[in-house]
Amino acid sequence: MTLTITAFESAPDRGRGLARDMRVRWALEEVGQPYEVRLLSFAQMKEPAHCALHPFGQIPTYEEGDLVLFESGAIILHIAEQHPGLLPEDADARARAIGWMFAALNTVEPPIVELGMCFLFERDKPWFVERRAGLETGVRKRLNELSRRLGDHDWLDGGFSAGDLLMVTVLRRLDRIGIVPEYPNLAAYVARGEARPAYQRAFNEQLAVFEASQASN
Ligand code: GTB
Repeated sequence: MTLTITAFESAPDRGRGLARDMRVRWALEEVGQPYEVRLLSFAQMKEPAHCALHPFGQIPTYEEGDLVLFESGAIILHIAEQHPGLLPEDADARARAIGWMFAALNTVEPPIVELGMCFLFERDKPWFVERRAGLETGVRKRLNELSRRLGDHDWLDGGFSAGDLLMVTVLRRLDRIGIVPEYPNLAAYVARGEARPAYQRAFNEQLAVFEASQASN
């Protein structure tokens, strides 16, 4: 069955793999599931045809026969439940891995996104320096806690799981801001994720989309 996801036609991150289709591509590559990508402009994302798939007019979406999903976490959980490779067989270990998926999305990603938004939209505001400092403190608090829990392990709980996949993509959102290098075990953790062949394939696919969009301009 053909499986289709959506992604930016022209990624605002210029192919750095920071948009949320990257995590879905990576999950699909990890489990060896072929997929097609429908590229959308910002205008197309807000049109009724796409809003019928995604109530908030965003990417990524996932279509598999009659099933339509939005929310990258739900999409990755679905992929992980359909295919071996992203969640452990053991029920307790599986529940813990799903817990890490939620932790990445609900506990670690929000302060990182808030800091990113501050850089993007508040750089010229009189409060920028103070607000940035406050937001960085919040991000350091989370990374400190995460670093302490990861310790010298390769992955968060045993073998690589969908929890690690999400956590690595979340930490990568700091790539131009920094902070992660202050925690050598987290920097090594992100590098381990990026070194996975499935990650490399996913990254190159999304980069090729950006390069094609540049070539056609
Ligand atoms: N919670 C949803 C999920 O996890 O799927 C969030 C989806 C989401 O935010 N999608 C973004 C989107 O469609 C793209 S990924 N935005 C358009 C809109 O809302 O109109 C967010 C993103 C965008 C750009 C960068 N970047 O340039 O670095 C990074 C991340």
